Amino acid sequence: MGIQVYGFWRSIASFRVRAALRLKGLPFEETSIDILSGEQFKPDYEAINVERVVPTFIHDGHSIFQSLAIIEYLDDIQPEPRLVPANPKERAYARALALVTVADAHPLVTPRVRNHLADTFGADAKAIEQWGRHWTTEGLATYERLLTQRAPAPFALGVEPGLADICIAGHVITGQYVKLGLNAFPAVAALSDRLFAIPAFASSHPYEQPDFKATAKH
Ligand SMILES: N[C@@H](CCC(=O)N[C@@H](CS)C(=O)NCC(=O)O)C(=O)O
Repeated sequence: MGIQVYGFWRSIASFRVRAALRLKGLPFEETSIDILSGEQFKPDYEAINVERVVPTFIHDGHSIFQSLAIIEYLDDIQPEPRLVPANPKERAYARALALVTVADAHPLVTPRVRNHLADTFGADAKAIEQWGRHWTTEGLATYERLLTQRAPAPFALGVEPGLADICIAGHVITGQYVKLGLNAFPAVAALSDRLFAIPAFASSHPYEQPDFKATAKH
């Protein structure tokens, strides 16, 4: 049965799902929902995703949202290559690394938060940019400390890239959006170079997506 993803080129959570699908070698079709112009709030899309965010993943007529839930589902329907380790301690560590960005850093820089800062608190473009740089730096600094404590070998949890690497790579892309260099984060930079040399990661990068190329928006 085919896999359908509702995503958007700029969406880091969509990047996570795209990279996971490609690491698994699972073909999928992506439909673009422009979250910068507000397509996520249209009734047609709200009927697909009541949270009004991307990505939404549909398999066998069954719909799943939240990138972490989608990636764990992929491991359930196609266990190899594993993205989340089977060992309980490693599994918990992989989830913890993932949640540094999925739960803590990334939500703070989503369009809904940036728009709320402007609409409710009168933040101008410069303030919003500083906000984004601050929280993205916090996430990168956390990853740097984690990857220094336990060096990638060569990926975050070992010899194969998995959930943690996908999430770290997504956070690196957020850093690119807010024009943060990685000089201060050498362990993150080295891991990122390794990850984006892998076709599943490189081809999932926002700037490689057809909806980005069609509009050439940044
Ligand atoms: N924790 C969710 C994040 C979902 C999310 O916030 N998606 C963003 C794009 S990366 C979105 O659709 N934002 C719409 C908005 O902020 O209005 C996941 O990992 O799937």
